[in-house]
Amino acid sequence: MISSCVTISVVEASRGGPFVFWDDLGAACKTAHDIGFDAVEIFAPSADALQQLPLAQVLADHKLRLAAVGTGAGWVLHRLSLTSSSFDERKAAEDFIRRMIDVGATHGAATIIGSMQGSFHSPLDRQSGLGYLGESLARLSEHAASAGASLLYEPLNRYETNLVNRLEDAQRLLIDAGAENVHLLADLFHMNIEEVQIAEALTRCGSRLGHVHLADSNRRAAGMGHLDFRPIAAALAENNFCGYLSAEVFPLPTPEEAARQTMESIRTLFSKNPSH
Ligand code: LER
Ligand code: MN
Repeated sequence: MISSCVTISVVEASRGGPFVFWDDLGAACKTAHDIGFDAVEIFAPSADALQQLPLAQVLADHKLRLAAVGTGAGWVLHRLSLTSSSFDERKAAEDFIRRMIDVGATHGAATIIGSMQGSFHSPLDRQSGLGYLGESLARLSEHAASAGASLLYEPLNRYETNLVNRLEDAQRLLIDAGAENVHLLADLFHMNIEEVQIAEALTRCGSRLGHVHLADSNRRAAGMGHLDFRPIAAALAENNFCGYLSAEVFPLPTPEEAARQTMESIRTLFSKNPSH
């Protein structure tokens, strides 16, 4: 059974980014619960910052799970990337993610690697960039497995990375690297730019698909753009997808309306009722 999820950012420097709720964790979780979400996904500045949030209490108060934690702040705030040409920077990037896996695992959450995959730039070529990325994903995969957590790898569109833009290439990278405990994160916004056929690309992921960032063509809540969600819902149903549909969208026209529209689309298009 699919679960519903909504994003919360507590990273001031990401203001304007595609996150539904901002700043006030308690208020965000209360609204998420009232609308009927099963879980939240949190974008935090670092593992230490995540650890300092009163997460366990707030999640319990509002009967929510922590589906996943994002690591994008490692790039946004610290410019850390797994494909930097500097060994020290690649190591710092891996350490940042390792710590996030550990803290996320204490709440049963998966960790997302998206922006921290970076891009290749001279003097690196594409093959070396992909090589560094694959090696890191394999090491982080083992770390996550030993922490009892799962790891999600997210291909991004061409304006955010020049490494991996499509799910099929991401799947090939994970297989070649032997990163067995890493699942794919399918962000429909990126897919709408890069994939030939969104539903087919989802079908080809099979059981490797772990998480979906649910967004419409314009990165607003599902139903506020022009994506046809029917074949997407059919592909997920055929795959027996039982991960999270997580709203990673702009808070437009307001956070609450974006969250309500998402829940309405999850109910009508993905046949999943609110949690209460
Ligand atoms: C960035 O565009 C994105 O989709 C995030 O989920 C990556 O961390
Ligand atoms: Mn995303």
